[in-house]
Amino acid sequence: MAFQTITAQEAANLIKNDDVIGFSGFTAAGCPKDVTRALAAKAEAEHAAGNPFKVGIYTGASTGDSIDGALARAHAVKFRSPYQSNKDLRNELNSHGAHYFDLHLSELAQYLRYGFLPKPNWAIIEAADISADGKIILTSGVGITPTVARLADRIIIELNRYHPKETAGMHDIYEPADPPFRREIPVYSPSDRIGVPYLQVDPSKIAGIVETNLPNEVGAFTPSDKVTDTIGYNVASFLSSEIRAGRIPKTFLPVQSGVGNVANAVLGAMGANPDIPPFEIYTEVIQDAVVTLMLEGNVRFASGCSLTLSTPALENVYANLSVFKPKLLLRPQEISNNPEIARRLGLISINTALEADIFGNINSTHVLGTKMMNGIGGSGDFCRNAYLSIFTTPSIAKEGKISSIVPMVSHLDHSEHSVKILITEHGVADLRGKSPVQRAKEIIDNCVAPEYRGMLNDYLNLGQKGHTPQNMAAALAFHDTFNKTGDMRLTDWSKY
Ligand code: 0RQ
Repeated sequence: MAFQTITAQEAANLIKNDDVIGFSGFTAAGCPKDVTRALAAKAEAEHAAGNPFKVGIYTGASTGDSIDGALARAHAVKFRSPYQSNKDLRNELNSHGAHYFDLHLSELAQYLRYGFLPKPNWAIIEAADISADGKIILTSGVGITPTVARLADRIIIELNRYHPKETAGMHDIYEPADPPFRREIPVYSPSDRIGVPYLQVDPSKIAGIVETNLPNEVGAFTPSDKVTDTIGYNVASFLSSEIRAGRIPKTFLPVQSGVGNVANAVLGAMGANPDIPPFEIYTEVIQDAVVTLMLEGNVRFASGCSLTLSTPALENVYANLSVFKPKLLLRPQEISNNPEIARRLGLISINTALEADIFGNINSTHVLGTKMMNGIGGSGDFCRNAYLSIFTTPSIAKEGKISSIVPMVSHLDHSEHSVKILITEHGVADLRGKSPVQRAKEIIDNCVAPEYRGMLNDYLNLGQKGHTPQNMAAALAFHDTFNKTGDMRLTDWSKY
C-alpha cells in the first residue's frame, strides 16, 4: 500500500476539537514533534476566531516541549495522562486549565484496553521506518504505542529520518492478552525477547505520513554536585554491604533506576564501586550513565522503554550500533514496568522522593501537598514489587528552608509497606523489620539534615500514644510554618 505524504499542517487539520490522541514515545524519546507544533498553531488560530479547541492526550510518560509545552502554551489540553515534566503544562494543570490524571505507568495501556478511559481517536507515531504492509520500526521510545495504534480510529506517522532504520532489532513489541485470558509474561531475564522487532499496524488506518528530520528534545543533565555524588556513594556503599551480608547475591540483581541527576549519580557510583560486579538493568528510562557504564564494561545489558539520552550520547549509540544493539532492548511500558516481572527478576529499584516522612512514607509528586510536580511515573510499579526498594532524596531543598523529611508527608504516593531503604547525603536508613518508632529514630539519626534533627525529635516527643505516634494537630506543622513564613524551621511547638 502506498501511503500519502502530507504536511504537518494537513495532519493537524484532520484533528478536531475534543479529539483524543495517543502519542508514541516515552519521556522526550520517540515522541512526534512536527504535527503537534502545527496542532498548537491551529488551536491558537481557533481560539483567536472564538472557537473552542482542546484535545485529550495520552503518552508514555513525559514528552518533549513540542507536545506538552506547545499544546499547554496554546491552552489546547483538555486532559492529560500519565506523567509530565514540562513547566508550562505543570502551570496549566496546577491552575486547572487542564485535567491531569496521574497513573502508574504500567497501567495506562490496560486502562485503555479495559475501557476505563476514553478511547483515542488518533495515534500519532514517530517511526524510523515503515513498510507497505504497515510494519513500523519505532525510534528511541516505545511507551504505549502498540495499544494506541491498535485502538485508535486513525494513525498519523511522523517518519523521522534523524533515527536510523538500522536500529531495527532493538525493539521487542508485545501486548499481553487481557483477563481472563492473560498468561504469565515470559521474561525471565532482562535480555529475554518475547515479541517481534516491529509494530504491526493496520495500513488502512494510516491517514498520512509526515516526513521530518528532527532530534529528540531531551534536556541536558546539570552536572552532579557534592550532594548528588554523596547520595550516589551512599547507595553504592549500602549495596556492596548487602552483598557482603549475603542479602544480595554475589552475581548481583538487575537494577531499575529513576530519572534525573540523582539517578545518574547513583549509577555512576555503582559503576565505580569495585565490590559491585558488572550488572544488568531492567528499567523504564535508559539515561546517559548507562551508556557510559556499558562502554566501561560495568553494565552488561539494559532493557528499558526509552533511550532518554542527551543528543551526543544518542548519536554515539547510533554511530556504534554494532556495539550497542546487542546490549539494548526497548519494550512497551506495560512490560518494562510490569509488576509481575519486577517481582520475578528481583529488581533493585532506586527512585527519587520529593518528600519522605519519619515513618517511611513517600511523596513523589506534590510540592507542599498541593502543587503537582511531575507525577508518580514508574516509581510505584517498581517499588511495590522490587526485591529491594530504595528511595533517595537530598535532605533539604531551597537552601534549607525546606526539610525533605517531615513528620507526615503532605501527600502519599508510596507507603511504609513498600519502602525498604531511605538514603540522603547524610546516610542510610534501613527500615526493614522496624516498628514505626524504630523507623523514626533510624531516619532522624541517619538521613535528616542536622539542623532539623532536634525539631523532628521534639515532634516525636509530642506524639500522641499509639503504634504510630503522630500528633494530629502538629503533623503538618512544618508545611504550615513554611506557608506562613517561607521557611519550615520551627522553634516553638507550643501552639500545636
Ligand atoms: O525545585 O525546580 O524550583 O529548583 O523540587 O527537585 O532536587 O531538582 O530533583 O529534578 O531529581 O526531581 C521527585 C520531582 C525529583 C523526580 C522528583 C524542589 C526542588 C526543585 C526538583 P526547582 P530536584 P529532581 C522515573 C521514576 C517521581 C516519579 C519517579 C520525580 C524541584 O524524581 O518526578 O520517581 N519523581 N519516577 O527545590 C518542596 C520538597 C522538595 C521540593 C525538592 N520536599 N518540597 N519542593 N523540591 N524537594 C521517572 C518516570 O517514571 C518517567
